[in-house]
Amino acid sequence: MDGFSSAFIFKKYFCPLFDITDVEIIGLNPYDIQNGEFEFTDKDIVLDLPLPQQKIFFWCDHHLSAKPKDTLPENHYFKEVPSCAGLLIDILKEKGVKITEALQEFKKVIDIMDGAEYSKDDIKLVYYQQASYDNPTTLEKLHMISAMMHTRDQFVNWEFFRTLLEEELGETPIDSETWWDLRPRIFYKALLASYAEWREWVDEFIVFNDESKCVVQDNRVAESRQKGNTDRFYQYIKFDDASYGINMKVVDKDVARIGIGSNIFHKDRCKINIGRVCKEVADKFGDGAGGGHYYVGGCTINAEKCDDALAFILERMEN
Ligand SMILES: [Mn+2]
Repeated sequence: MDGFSSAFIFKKYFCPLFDITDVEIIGLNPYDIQNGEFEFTDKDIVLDLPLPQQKIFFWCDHHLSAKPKDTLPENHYFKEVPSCAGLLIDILKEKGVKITEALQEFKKVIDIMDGAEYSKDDIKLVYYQQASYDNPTTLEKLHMISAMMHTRDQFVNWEFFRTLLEEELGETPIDSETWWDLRPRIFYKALLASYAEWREWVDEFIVFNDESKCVVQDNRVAESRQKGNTDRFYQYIKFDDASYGINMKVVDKDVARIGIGSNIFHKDRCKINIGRVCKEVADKFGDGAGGGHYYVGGCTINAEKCDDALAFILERMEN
C-alpha cells in the first residue's frame, strides 16, 4: 500500500513540479531490482524500492536495508521513516508545496500502516469485523482501499494497482471518488472475514513459550490446511506477555520459511536485532537467504532443519 500511495503522490504532486505529463506506473518487487532483471532508463522514477544499479531520474526509499553509504545525487532521497509516502509528503513540503489537512492526515495513517505503529485499538478496528462500516475513520478508509490490492489473487491485485492510478486522482490516495465507486468496502469486509477464519484456524496450535517470551506458530503441527488470510498481529493480541513471535512454514520438500517479529505493542521488549538473527539462522540452517530490520525479519532454511532452527532461535531469545 505504501508503494501504491507513493506512486499516487508522485503522479499527483511531483509530476507537475517536474513538468512530467505522461507516466506509466509499473509495480515491482524488491527482488525484480536486486536480480537486475528489470532494465531501467535515466527517465525512471523508483519509489519504496531499492536503488537500481542503472542511473535513474528520481529515487525515494525508507527501508533500512536500502540505506545508501555515499551521498546521493540530485532527486534521490533516503530517510529512516515509517513510510515512503510520508517521506514524499515531507519532501513536497520542503519544495514549498502547500500540504492540505487531508494530506497531513493521510501521512499519519500510512505511517501507522507501513511502520506497524498501530495501537491495540487500531488493530481491533482494522483487523476485526465491525458492527457497522458507516462513517469510517481515515485509518479504516486506508485499509478499505488497501483490501482491493490484497486479495489472494496477484493478478487482481496488480490490476487494481494499475487501473486505480490511471483514474482521475483525488487529493489523497483515499479521496479519489472513482475508487469509492468500486466499493472497496466489499473487499475489506471479505478480508476481515478471512482474518477471522485464519485466527480460528491458528488458535488450534499457536503456543506461547514462557521462557523465551515467544509466540510460536509452527504450521507443521496444524491439524488442517490453512484457512483465510494471515493476520500478522494476532500473536501479540492473543499473548499480551509476548516479546517475540515466530512463524514457521514448510514451503516444499526442501525449503521452509521462518518469519520472526517483535511485539508491535511493546517494541521496548525487543532486545535482539531480529534481522541479524535471521541472517544467522539462514547461514546456519539454510543457504544464507535471510535478513530484515531490527524489529522484524525472515529467512529460508532447509526443511529438514526446522526443529534445530527453532531450538536455536528460542535459545537466542531466552538470553
Ligand atoms: Mn514502504
